[in-house]
This record gives sequence, structure tokens and C-alpha cells, in this order.
Amino acid sequence: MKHRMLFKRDLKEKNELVNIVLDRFLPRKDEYPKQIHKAMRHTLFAGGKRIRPYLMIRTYNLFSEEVEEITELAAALELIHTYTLIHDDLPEIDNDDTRRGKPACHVLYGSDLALLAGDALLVNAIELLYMIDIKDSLKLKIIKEYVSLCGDKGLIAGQMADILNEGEQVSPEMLEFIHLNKTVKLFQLCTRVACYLASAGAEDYKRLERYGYLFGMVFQIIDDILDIEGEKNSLGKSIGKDEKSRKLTYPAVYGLERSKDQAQKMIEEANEIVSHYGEKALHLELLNNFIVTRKL
Ligand code: GRG
Repeated sequence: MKHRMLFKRDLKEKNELVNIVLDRFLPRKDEYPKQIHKAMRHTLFAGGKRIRPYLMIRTYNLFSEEVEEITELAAALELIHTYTLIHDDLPEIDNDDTRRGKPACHVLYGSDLALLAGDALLVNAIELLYMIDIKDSLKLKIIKEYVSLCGDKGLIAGQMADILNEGEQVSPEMLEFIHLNKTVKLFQLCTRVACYLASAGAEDYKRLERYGYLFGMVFQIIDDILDIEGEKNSLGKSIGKDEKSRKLTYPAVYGLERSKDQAQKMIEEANEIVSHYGEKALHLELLNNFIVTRKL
């Protein structure tokens, strides 16, 4: 109980740091043309969990307590993540009208503005990265990671495969491809960028790459399970959609019980990896526990 509260407080605290960066960086709501700035801010500040920024910051804290640059890098990733959510919710893509417990961006502002708001958040992410005060060579290396993630070897590939395979007979390989590209690579970017900024050694890098992979997979398996077993009010988005649109999900391929077992096994390996860092890993251990037991 004590640990759960500690985690919640810490997540909220880091969430606020990220929000400060985002708020300072983005144009004001009333800045011309204000409709687009309002639409961009709507989903961004609708109350996301900010799990990806938290993972990035707390992985970095295994090596350093500095907050400024890692928070900016984390905020840039949250801009990209929010862009994917806005576009994903569009009627032409996944067609959802609720996001983060609020109306989806296109419901309030129309599909045209939601499309542009997503584009603008994505481009703003790269601009934010460009402005971070780190060595140019490191900055280039990091920007390359973010850009690769967003392209047709990352998010777009995952989304495309998702569309192509809707309603098709399920294969474990295709499931892995979609989850890896749509979800897991974002989490791997968190641990990788934390290692780059901390100038972590090869052993740490290898270890934390695996951790990012396991974390991302568990996150998505639990997301698939929550779409079956979750409650709309606590999740802040529609449930039961995956089955209705015959999406490739973990439970669809492996069944519910095996999916839960796999998530459990993966989180145990993730805990073992971070335990290497002793007391410094406490926050990551609490985060691991949160993602595997979450109801939201
Ligand atoms: C690239 C055109 C285009 C669209 C984006 C990658 C992608 C396509 C969409 C991803 C959208 C999506 C729902 C991915 C699954 C990953 C996932 C479970 C996202 C929700 O993450 P949470 O639970 O959300 O961390 P919050 O709201 O807390 O940030």
C-alpha cells in the first residue's frame, strides 16, 4: 500500500514536470489560428497517464538525477504518442469517440482539425528535440531514433499491418509485428534514449533494450486484456472494440489465460533485469507492478 502511494505520487510529480515543458513549448490556446492550438492542447492535456515519459525519466535516473534534458526528451515523446492517439481515433482509422475520458479530438473539432492537430504535434516534437541543450552529435543520434520510430519502419508499419489484418485469421508472427511497431518501439525508445543521454555502457544498453521490449509487450498484452475485462469509466476509452472489429490481439491468438501467464512471465524477467540496479531500481519495479496490475 505504502509503495502504491509512493508510485502514484511520483508518477504525478513527473507528470507535472512533463506538463510544464509541454505547456511552455506549445502555442497558447488563444494564439492565432487559435482553433488548431485548442485542438492540439485538448487531447494532450486530457489526462494521459504519461507512462512513457515516466519510464524514460526513471530509466535515466538509474544513472543520473539531472531532470532538465530528460524531461524535455520525455515531453517530445508524449507529443508523438498523443499524435498517434488523435489519428488513431479518427473515423477513417479506428473510429473512437472517447479518449482519456474526454471526447476524442475529432468529436470536438472535426476530422479536418484533428488531422492537422496530430500533424502539428508530431512536427512540434521534432522541433522540441532540436531545441534541447545537448551536444549536437548526441542530439542528431537521438532525433534519428524518434524519426525512425514514426516512419514506415515503425508506427506507420504497425498501423498499416493492423489495418491489413483486421478480421483476418490470426498468426503469432503478425501479432508480434503489429504490437512491436505500434506499441513496443515507443517504450524501447524510452529506455534507449535514457541510455544515450546517460552515456550508458554497452552492458547497460543491452540489458535495458531487453527491458524496454518486455515492458512494451506487457503493456500491450494488458491493454488487450483490459479491452475485454476492463471498465469503460476507469479506462477512459471504449471497451470491447477489439473483438467487434476482429483485431489481432494477444487474447485472440493465445486465449485470455495464456495471455495473462505470458504477461506475468515477462514482467518477472523485467523485474529481474532492473534488480541489477539495486535500490535505484525501486521506481521501475513499482512501475512494472503498476502496468501488470493496472485497471486504467
Ligand atoms: C500513424 C496514422 C498513424 C496513426 C497512429 C501507432 C498508431 C497509429 C496508433 C497507436 C494507437 C494505439 C491505440 C496504440 C496502442 C497503444 C496503446 C495501448 C495506447 C494507449 O496508451 P496509454 O494507455 O494511453 O498509455 P494514455 O492516454 O494514458 O497516454
